[in-house]
Amino acid sequence: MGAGLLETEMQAGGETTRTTCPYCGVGCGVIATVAGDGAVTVKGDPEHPANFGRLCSKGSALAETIDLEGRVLFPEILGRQADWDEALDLVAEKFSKTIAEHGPDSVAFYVSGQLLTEDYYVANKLMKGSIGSANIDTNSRLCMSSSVAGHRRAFGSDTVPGTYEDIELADLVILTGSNLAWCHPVIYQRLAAAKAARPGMKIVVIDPRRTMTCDIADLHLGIRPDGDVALFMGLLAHLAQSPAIDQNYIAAHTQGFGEAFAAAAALSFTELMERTGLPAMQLREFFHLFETTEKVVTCYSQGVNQSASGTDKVNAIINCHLATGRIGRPGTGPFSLTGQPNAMGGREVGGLANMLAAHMAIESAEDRDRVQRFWASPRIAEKPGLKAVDMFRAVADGRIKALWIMATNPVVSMPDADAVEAAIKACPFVVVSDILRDTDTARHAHVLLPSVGWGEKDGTVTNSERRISRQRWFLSAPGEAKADWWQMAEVGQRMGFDGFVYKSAAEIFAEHAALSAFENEGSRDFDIGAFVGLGEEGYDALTPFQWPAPLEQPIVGRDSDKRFFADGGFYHPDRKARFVPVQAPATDRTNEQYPLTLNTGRIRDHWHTMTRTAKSARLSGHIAEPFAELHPRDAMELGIRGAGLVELESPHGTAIVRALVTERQARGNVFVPMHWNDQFAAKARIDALVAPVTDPFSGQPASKNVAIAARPFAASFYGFAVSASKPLNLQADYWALAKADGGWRIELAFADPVEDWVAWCRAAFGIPAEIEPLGYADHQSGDLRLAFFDGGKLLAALFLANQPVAVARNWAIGQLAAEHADLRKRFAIVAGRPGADQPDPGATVCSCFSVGVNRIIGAVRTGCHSVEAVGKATNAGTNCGSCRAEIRGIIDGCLAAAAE
Ligand SMILES: Nc1nc2c(c(=O)[nH]1)N[C@H]1C(S)=C(S)[C@@H](COP(=O)(O)OP(=O)(O)OC[C@H]3O[C@@H](n4cnc5c(=O)[nH]c(N)nc54)[C@H](O)[C@@H]3O)O[C@H]1N2
Ligand SMILES: Nc1nc2c(c(=O)[nH]1)N[C@H]1C(S)=C(S)[C@@H](COP(=O)(O)OP(=O)(O)OC[C@H]3O[C@@H](n4cnc5c(=O)[nH]c(N)nc54)[C@H](O)[C@@H]3O)O[C@H]1N2
Ligand code: SF4
Ligand SMILES: [Mo]
Repeated sequence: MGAGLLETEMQAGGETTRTTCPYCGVGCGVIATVAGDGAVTVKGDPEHPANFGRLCSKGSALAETIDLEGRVLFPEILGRQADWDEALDLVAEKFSKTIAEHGPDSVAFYVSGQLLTEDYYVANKLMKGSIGSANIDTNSRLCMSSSVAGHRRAFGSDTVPGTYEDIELADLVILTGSNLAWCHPVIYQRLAAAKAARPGMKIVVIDPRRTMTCDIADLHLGIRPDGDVALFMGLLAHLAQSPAIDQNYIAAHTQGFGEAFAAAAALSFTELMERTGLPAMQLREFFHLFETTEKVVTCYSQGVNQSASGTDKVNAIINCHLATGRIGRPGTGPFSLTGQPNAMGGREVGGLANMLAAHMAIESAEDRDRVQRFWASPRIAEKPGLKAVDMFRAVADGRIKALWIMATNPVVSMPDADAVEAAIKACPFVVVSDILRDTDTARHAHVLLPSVGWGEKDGTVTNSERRISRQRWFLSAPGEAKADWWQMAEVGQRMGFDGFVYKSAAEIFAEHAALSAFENEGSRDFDIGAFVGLGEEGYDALTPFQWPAPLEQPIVGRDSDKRFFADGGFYHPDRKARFVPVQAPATDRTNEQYPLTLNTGRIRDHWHTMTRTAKSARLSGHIAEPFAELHPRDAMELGIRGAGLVELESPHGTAIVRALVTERQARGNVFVPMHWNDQFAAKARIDALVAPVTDPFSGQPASKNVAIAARPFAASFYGFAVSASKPLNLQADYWALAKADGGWRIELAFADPVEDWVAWCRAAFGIPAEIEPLGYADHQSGDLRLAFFDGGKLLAALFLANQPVAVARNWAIGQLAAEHADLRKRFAIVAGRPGADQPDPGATVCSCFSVGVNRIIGAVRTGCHSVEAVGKATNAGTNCGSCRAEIRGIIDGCLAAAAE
């Protein structure tokens, strides 16, 4: 980073701090500025090597998500305010007592890839070292554990061999099970820029859905759910008989090629077509591209990991790279894109139940002894602990009696979520550390501990390319909130354990670095020994760096060669990699009662369980309600109309969401976002439907392939409402709530008509009795509108119809902020129609500049036929660029319509 630039410094606009985005694993550098009046602004850090100044829509909106609304500000015991001493004493006492009575395995921690490395390190040390159980697992089990298992099988270590630069240097980039445009948007932007500069570069997207990422793809393989193992087996069999095979690399650095090839060759081409659902021509085109392109990077994410065959998918991919020696050289390699900001840091500290600290193995007596000696701990976990799904089963059946949940929301994000909720409710002692008071999980806590959040906390995170960056605080802790590591260390001390006196995150980092180097001498990939002597000041000034960074390596030029395995040097005892013979699972649907395949995942502008992104009106405006993406033929056969509601059912639970009928979806498949929860919708916690089926090697749940049934939800009334205040009591069979400028927007549906709609509004929107409604009813159509004004200010408006309500959403929302002095304007609202002077901007496309679809269409009609031209006319797409693919889609749609 630039010489002489302080990491926090006063500038004309206020105090600026360099930190890291708390969302995805891209790990973008952010510069946060706090102005004299306390207002916070964020922008991309031009010097950070992950993003070079870029940010996506979520990163750009960070300042809108750090207000104190909903924060938990002091410790609570059974809902009453407590002080830290009382709360921590209680936690320590309950955990100690449970361990004394039932043994160390009767307690558990369920933590998160959103903890900082320092938090994670202390949690892991407390559980595996001092308590002596390995019952610490993390939401990374639901996220990256198949990659970890695949890496360890192939490489003997959990190593991501490449760097982001490789994605730009490659001539062929394969994205499988990754919606890069929405989930790793800054890597997507880097890739799109590289392709624009070098149009010869080819991009292949492998995904059952035609996602926004396909916008830059030369080839989209609409694979059958879980067809990936078969596809990469087919590729291996093809490569083995082509000039692309690298016999020298195979002989010098690997083992097991013969078995892997034999397994792959046993799959006939007919079986291959059937399991992947892909036509022969597409398969051949893909194989040919891979065969003839030396520089290939295969990026993968949850479409690979979250599967009953997830670990085999990872190894099927790695097999192809090993067979061609395309690994560890610039522009080559398999590349696991990590999801959370510190998924990698969690793996480094050994936060998974089957790992030990600093990439050591819990199965190895030597490693256990080494870690125990380093920690000087009274004991060390002797065997792997329970993985997430099994851990919550053990909570349910009473084997685990005390549970500490930190920085994750399992009632929303775990499979079989209703059962998980029931287990948590029944657990004798539950501690939750969170930043918010009312999450679906926090409300079941016996002890709720207030944590500092992004902007307040201090530590390090590691991104997908092994780059460690600082998260720095620039806001003071609200109320009595404290760092997660501090909470764990305090409890450790109170339980009577040594080794938990830390005065800062810097001290913990130094200990973590020392353990990584302890008796290492090149035997383990993870070594950051160069940073052991960093000290407080060095830690404060730490600039982003990639590991490995062993002590003996010169500090200057550390980033010069940061790839693994070009010349072998794997971490199995013989330093050779392993080919893994894998089995292709059957992919045909056989369930008559539940004939559809539910696939779950992410949307562009929300993060996980929405506790932070739902605070931003801009982010909430992109997609404001939960939906199910259905193929038009399936929708037709099921009698489901576009924009109608659909009820989904599995043997585990049900949900009601909006139907989004689209050709981008494959037949037989239904995609529903994972984000919605009980705070923002009546019944859309989709994990309630997800079966707790896991990969046999990694224990990762198969969240993308769930057998379900779908049917139309019969509503007698549909509604849309806006409200200046947050609705408190929404009595409706379907509701979805989203923040909007000046208030809230609510989608509604009712199975049966409500007797008194005015009373319903008063209860839902808190309208005082003295305020009379302005109303309009069309008896013929059944349309009904109600609006409540306080003087010239709109308090709430409800639009009802016996079919999905057609009122222009963003226009209606705009009325919350408008002044309605004259009666005519008020009547315009119950008429549900924008006046000529107030055009409807349409659904938000660009959340940075709040540009709606209608403005973009308007620009196209006036001759803007490129994303750039639309950007010039409307600003849309000119900041973070996350919406550029959607803008291109709108332009194409308009031009196609005009040509008809
Ligand atoms: N906007 C946003 N970005 C995020 C997050 C977020 O919540 N919101 N979360 C972050 C986290 S923690 C993670 S883990 C990442 C996840 O990032 P991604 O893995 O890219 O996101 P997902 O939407 O979960 O799933 C990716 C794709 O896998 C496809 N898929 C489903 N089944 C299969 C299959 O059998 N084979 C193949 N090849 N593809 C399949 C889905 O259709 C989906 O488009 O995103 C990170 N970034
Ligand atoms: N069906 C389905 N389920 C899925 C997935 C899927 O694709 N489909 N994806 C899975 C994946 S990949 C992931 S990563 C998980 C994510 O699932 P979760 O981890 O459950 O989701 P988050 O909403 O990120 O939860 C983070 C929690 O920590 C709180 N928090 C934020 N900052 C801090 C902090 O600094 N300290 C503390 N103590 N708390 C904090 C937030 O308020 C929130 O309650 O979901 C998994 N579940
Ligand atoms: S891509 Fe977006 S969400 Fe991910 S780290 Fe960068 S700014 Fe944050
Ligand atoms: Mo994740």
